[in-house]
Amino acid sequence: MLTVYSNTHHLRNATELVGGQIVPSYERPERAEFILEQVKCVKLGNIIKPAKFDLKPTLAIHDSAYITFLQTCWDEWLAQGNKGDLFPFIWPSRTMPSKRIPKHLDGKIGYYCLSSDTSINAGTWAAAKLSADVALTATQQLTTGNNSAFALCRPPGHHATNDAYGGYCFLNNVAISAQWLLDNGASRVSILDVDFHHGNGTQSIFYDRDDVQFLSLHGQPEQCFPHFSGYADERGEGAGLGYNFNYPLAPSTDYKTWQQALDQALEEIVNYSPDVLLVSLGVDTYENDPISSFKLQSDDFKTYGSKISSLSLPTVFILEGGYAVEEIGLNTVNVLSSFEKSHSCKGF
Ligand code: SP5
Ligand code: ZN
Repeated sequence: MLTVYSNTHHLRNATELVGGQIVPSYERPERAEFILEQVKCVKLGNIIKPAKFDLKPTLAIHDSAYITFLQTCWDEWLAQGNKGDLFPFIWPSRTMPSKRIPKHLDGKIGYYCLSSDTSINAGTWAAAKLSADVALTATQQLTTGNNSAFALCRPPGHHATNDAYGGYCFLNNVAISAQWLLDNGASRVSILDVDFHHGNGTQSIFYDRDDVQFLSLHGQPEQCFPHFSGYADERGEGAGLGYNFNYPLAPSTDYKTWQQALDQALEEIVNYSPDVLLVSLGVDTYENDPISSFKLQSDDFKTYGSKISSLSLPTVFILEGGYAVEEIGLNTVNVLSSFEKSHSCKGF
């Protein structure tokens, strides 16, 4: 399987608010380096650099004023004389009436941000744009004779909505890729999100559409980030009703229970019969992940990698979360190499 990677991901290196202290974020550059090392170690396949895309595929998913905000907020922050990383401190809460977008950065950032775990600094926009290019380059491979590819994306994307960042995500890489496929010959795309956290951004982007099926296995929102979406009764709306599938699972879920949910999701994908499968691949379901609580073991990642391959679909894996940095390479590559071992399909 081909991997798309660029060392420009190092531009994303920011802090996070954890336990009342500002510390280096769990979503750190070493993550990608450990994965790259393991991709090389098992000889997964060629490693290529991302192609450069203009903003058109990004603007097909994201609000243009939101993109302008991401491009300019850091300079605005510096111009005010600030030095540290940029965090919001006020949000448009349920009790406040105004839906207007404030002009001052302090208000604007609250409008465009969904969680304070994600700070912004100098390289953030460039790295986020590049991460989307990594996903698009991997996705494009499906139109040039490859039946699978791995996008080694940093920062991740699945929490980013049309006009909000958070959960370490700025641009929704998997959503941008799905739309690109629909604009380049696909009629139906399924997105299977196996990250520990609910892919709220991806869900909301496609919630009223039937050309993208979204399925997510995740920690139940009563207990787990992002807390305000991911319930099983969120099934889509309008034309999208019946195309959104959530499998919320108790915090300490082990592989046996997790796989039962996966089997249900795979069955729904077969019923939908998509042209392409995109996998939001987060390995924060691992038993030793520092911010998550499922109990998957390293070998379980192999088991589910080959299960996904049994769909026999052209497939792109797009990296999301996973914070046990020492084991992130092994767990990620376990999914990819066992997928590849048993995968065969008709081309897209
Ligand atoms: C892409 C992705 O996986 N984003 C996840 C973002 C989660 N950030 C907030 C997590 C807060 C969880 N706090 C648990 C503390 C355990 N010591
Ligand atoms: Zn996650």
